[in-house]
Parts: sequence; structure tokens; C-alpha cells
Amino acid sequence: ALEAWYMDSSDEDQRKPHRLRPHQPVSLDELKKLGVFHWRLDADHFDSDPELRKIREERGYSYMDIITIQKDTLPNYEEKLKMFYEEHLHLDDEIRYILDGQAYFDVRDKEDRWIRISMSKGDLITLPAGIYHRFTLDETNYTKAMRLFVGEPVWKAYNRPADDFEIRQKVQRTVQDRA
Ligand code: KMT
Ligand code: NI
Repeated sequence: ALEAWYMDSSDEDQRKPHRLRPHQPVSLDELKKLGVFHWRLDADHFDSDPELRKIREERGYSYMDIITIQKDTLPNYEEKLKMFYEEHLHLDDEIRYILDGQAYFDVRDKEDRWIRISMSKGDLITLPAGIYHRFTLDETNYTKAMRLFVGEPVWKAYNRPADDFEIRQKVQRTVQDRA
């Protein structure tokens, strides 16, 4: 299942877990308050899974593609991983479904602390538009992920600081209202 925790602030290899000592877990409920939602699905049958079909229909996720993040299969691998780990936001939700392997998504909580979300095969997550986040592989250096989008995908990322977007106020309000 999905696991999340507050991160330490060491500069060590980003692929390491970076758990605090003592470990400070973050529950799915706390993630929901940040607008982060999670489903656990059957990744072995993703192309015929009625549960995935239902989620896509209900939420309008018309677009999907599959990205394999691995040294020998992803063009400009190092460059892309570096980009993914820069703290950034998007003007649309980021929706990712791990089909194989594992990876970390880090999101900022309302006090601006990093939460590390450990995603493995079968985990689908939605990060709300405007939330500051970043992505990294873990020490296994491999994941295959489905990227979903409402309509035509926009991959544009705005690195922090990007606080002038109206969406940032919406994010702050959501977090306050749910606190
Ligand atoms: C993003 O914008 O953070 C990403 O696309 C992360 C990599 S996709 C598994
Ligand atoms: Ni992103």
C-alpha cells in the first residue's frame, strides 16, 4: 500500500527514503486534506480494469500515455530526472498511476514541510493543480507510470517560486478549509 512520511533535510542521495528519526508517518487522511487522493488498482490488468475505466470516466481523464523511467529507455534520462526533482507546480492536476516498479512523489504540506509519498505498482495518485511537488526514482532506479490528463495534456512546469498564479490562492484556501 501507499506509505508517506515527513522527510529529513539531508542533502544525501535523493533516491534514499529520507525518513525522519523518529519516523513521522503521514496518513491518507492528512494527504486528502492537502487535496492529494489515492487509489489502489490492479496494475497487471490495467488495460481491462473496470475500476480504472470508472475513475477515468467520472473524472474526465480522457488522455493517457505510459512513460518508462529507466536509464536505457528514457531519452535524456539524467536531464529529465533533474527536472522532475526541481520543486515545481502545474496549472492542472498531476495524475500518475504506477504500473511497475516504484518511485517517490514529494509534496509540501501547509507548513511548507516535505512529505515523501512512496508509490509502488498499483498506486494511482492525484496531486492538485498548484501544489508544490517533485518526483524521484528510488534506489531501484526504475518505474513505469501511466500519465493521465483531462483533455489535451499540458506538461508545463513552473519552478518555485511561482506564487503569482491564482491557483496558489485556491490551494492555500483548500488547505486552510480542510485543516
Ligand atoms: C512531474 O511533473 O512531476 C512528473 O511528470 C513526474 C514524473 S512522471 C512519473
Ligand atoms: Ni509535476
